[in-house]
Amino acid sequence: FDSVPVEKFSLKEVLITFQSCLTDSQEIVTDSYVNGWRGLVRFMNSLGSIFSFISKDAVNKIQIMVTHRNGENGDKYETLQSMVKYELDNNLVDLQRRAEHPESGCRTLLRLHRALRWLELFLEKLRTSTEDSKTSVMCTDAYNDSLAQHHAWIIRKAATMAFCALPGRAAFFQTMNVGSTEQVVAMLGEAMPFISKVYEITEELYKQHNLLELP
Ligand code: 1Q0
Repeated sequence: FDSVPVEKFSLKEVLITFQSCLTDSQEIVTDSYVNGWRGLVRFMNSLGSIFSFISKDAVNKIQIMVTHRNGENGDKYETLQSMVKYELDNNLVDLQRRAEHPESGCRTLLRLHRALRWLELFLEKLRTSTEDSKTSVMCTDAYNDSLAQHHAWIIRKAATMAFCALPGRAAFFQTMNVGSTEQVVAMLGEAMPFISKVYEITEELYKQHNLLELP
């Protein structure tokens, strides 16, 4: 073989992972949440190396969460709710500035949580877009209304530049490997409520414990 075969996968499976995050008691299962992000990163990598500075950071954060899960207190990290309780009860979170616990589950997850808001906004724009809508504009608008507020100028600049390299709407939908435009729109309509639910529950959890601004 002179090239590594690229495995085809459907974004539908990825987005459905977020559905499997929720337990009956509305807790969020860490492993499924992290797997959802893994799938998204895989998808992003298939869009080209211009996004690798983003996927590197995402992979790094995923790895931090996996390390917590595999650690000796891994069972405390089974759900996001149990993680928050465990880390707070045991003073494992830097609340004012990054110090002894620069890689707490709480601060790491907060970064992914904020990115999930971007995803929610972007998917909703894609779902309701028309043939002449530009993916780069939708992506930038979603970013400016979410993650950008938490990023330094230089990162905003790099991110906005990378978004310009996104394929057009038709090619983008094709990469998702879900089928026709109608099927993509239907799939997004099905998956969105679960992503929104996961976002809402996490947001509420973090708000309750005053964790939304963790350094
Ligand atoms: C397809 C385009 C992808 C667009 C991704 C948007 C996110 C942009 C984020 C750019 C910043 C990345 C560089 C590092 C930032 C960190 O400083 C920041 C804060 O962490 P820290 O430790 O410094 O406090 N990190 C973050 O904000 C986390 C960013 C995680 C981004 C995860 C993106 C994973 C991607 C997914 C893609 C999916 C495409 C989905 C399309 C779905 C279409 C139906």
